[in-house]
Amino acid sequence: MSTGLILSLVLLAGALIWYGIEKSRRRSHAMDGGIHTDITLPHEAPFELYSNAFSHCSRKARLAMAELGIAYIHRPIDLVETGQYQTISPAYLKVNPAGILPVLVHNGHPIYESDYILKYAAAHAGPDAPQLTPDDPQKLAAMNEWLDYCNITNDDPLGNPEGRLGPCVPALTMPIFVTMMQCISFKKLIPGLLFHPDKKRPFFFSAAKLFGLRGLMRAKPLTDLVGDARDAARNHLKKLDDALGASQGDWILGDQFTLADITLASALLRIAETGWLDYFKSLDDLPHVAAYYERLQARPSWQTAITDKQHHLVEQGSNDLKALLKDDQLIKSTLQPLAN
Ligand SMILES: N[C@@H](CCC(=O)N[C@@H](CS)C(=O)NCC(=O)O)C(=O)O
Repeated sequence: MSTGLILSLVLLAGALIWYGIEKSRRRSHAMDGGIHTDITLPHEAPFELYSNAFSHCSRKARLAMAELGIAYIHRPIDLVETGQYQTISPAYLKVNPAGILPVLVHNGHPIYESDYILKYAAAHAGPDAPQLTPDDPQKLAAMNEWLDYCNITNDDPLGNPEGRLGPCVPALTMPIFVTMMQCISFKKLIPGLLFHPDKKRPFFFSAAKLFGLRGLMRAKPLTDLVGDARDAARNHLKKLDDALGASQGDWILGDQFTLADITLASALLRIAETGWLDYFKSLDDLPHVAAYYERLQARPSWQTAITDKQHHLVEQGSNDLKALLKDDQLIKSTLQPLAN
């Protein structure tokens, strides 16, 4: 056997051993929503929040913490969109073996799943905190319906866009994912290709990086997915506009600002930063949605939870996407055709 061949075999064996070790350090599995008192994580403050600037579910959690006035240590975690696959790092998988954000930690015990986090925070804020869940059982049920309506499920995040706004959110986000990927070096995508448990995601991000938005506009399954979400979201916004018009106060359930407003705020933010809100407003009269979104942005919680935590790559991706929608006819007509 030649020395070159022996060397190649040794290198190959070394690479396989490295891969096996790294993969075993990044084992992940689903976690139930709610508090896990059987787990105690290292912590420095009663409340700690692991979240990402761009993540829709993280924004919900930060808005809730800000509204409730709960002091916490913020532990920012990157998604590949904001620079790296930190959610599949061995360190983060110790915090959440499901490898997703956000996670609230209370006295060391993690609370998984954003809607559980919202309700937990509302129930454990101090006595002076505003009440974000209604006492009235009918309103409470309505609040829970809005939470479900906007929720992104783990098993089928894109499923049933006609039925709920939540699944429309990731699909409508696709175009900004693509523009954000242009700011990330390909090297940063490799850990995802090697270790991400959901291979669809890193393959999509790699294709986004390689082909750009114009290139991806030729992939019919993708444009169909975005198109279905767009048509469904348009109906959802009309429904939301009607509900806001019928509300007896400034918020979706009347005068009381609730967790329902928080989940809607985060969904509207994503729809706005990806250029869809302007598009939907150009097709339909959405006066109540437009005024509601302004009221949400005017709340101090928006400054603390959103503006102060904004990530420069999100801003850049949003501006680049809006410029492409303005200047590139193929992108514009594929993503945002005029209503017939
Ligand atoms: N059902 C979960 C969904 C959480 C989720 O999908 N989080 C995304 C960010 S919005 C995530 O962490 N993804 C990990 C990844 O992209 O690798 C919740 O409501 O908390």
